[in-house]
Amino acid sequence: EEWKFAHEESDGDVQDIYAEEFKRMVEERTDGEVSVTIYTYGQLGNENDITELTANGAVQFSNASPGHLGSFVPEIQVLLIPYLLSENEEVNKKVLSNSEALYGELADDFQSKGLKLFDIYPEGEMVWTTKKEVREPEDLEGVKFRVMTSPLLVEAYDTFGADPVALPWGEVYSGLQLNTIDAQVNPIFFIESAKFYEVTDYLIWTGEQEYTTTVVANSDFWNGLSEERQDMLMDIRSELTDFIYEEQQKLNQASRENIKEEAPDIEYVELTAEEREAFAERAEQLDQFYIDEVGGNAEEVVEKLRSEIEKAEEEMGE
Ligand code: 6CS
Repeated sequence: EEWKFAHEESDGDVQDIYAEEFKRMVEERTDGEVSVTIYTYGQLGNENDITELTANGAVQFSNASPGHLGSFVPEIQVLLIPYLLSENEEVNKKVLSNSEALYGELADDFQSKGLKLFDIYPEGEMVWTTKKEVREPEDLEGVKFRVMTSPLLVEAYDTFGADPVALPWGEVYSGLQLNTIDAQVNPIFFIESAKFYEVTDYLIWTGEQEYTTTVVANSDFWNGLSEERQDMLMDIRSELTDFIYEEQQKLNQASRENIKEEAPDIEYVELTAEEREAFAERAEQLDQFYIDEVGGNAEEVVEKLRSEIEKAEEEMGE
């Protein structure tokens, strides 16, 4: 039996490391009865294509990041509201792996699209790469800022003061090179891997948000698995939580240094608490945008998630 697992990144990136470890565990625990074939970005299409292939059953598992899933499963865009997640990555790891708001309320919305929400994990803090220094919303005026394809991100970067442009990531490097876009945002491991630092001049930490991804399965496939197989997969999922968290940290830390070496002239900018606040204040209106756009139980989801994050922060002594 073959299971196909498609992800949105390149060889050696965070999603690839997760998929490789998933493959290793599945093949070992099924004594080779199941073999997992991994497809990297572009082999079966872009981010939106692989979600569609999973929903219709051509692929059994895939990464479907909220940044690109917003038109298909609008509810998941709660994870894109800037400054909503904690600044403490341990808190995010915990909430994303067992949140009731996400796995309870939102699971049905995935289900109605033919997807089983299997896992959610963080890939690291979002960093802006720009061609000019940006410290306040006014600096973003006229900046064509590439965002992922979910509608909430277009709204968010418009609110920040930029001119957002939604694109699949495969078009970002050439867009920056040809000046059809001026800026983009991603975790630093990805900025290194996709070489966006070659075509921008500043790396800016705004404290905005962590990049998150979901792993989904085709729901008919999932429902057709024996209970034993489902339990095996849920065990693998739990074991992968700490594994992928540590791997992404290592990768992100290394990239911070590697880029400095590769591009000594690039400027590293860390916004002060006060500077961050100007963006965070603008982001406050996005809860309402989310609630209005998504409808249904969106208000309950965002409130519940916020309280889960607060509670986890308290428990971890924040
Ligand atoms: O910027 C993007 O669209 C891509 N960024 C990451 C970190 N993973 C995949 C995603 O498509």
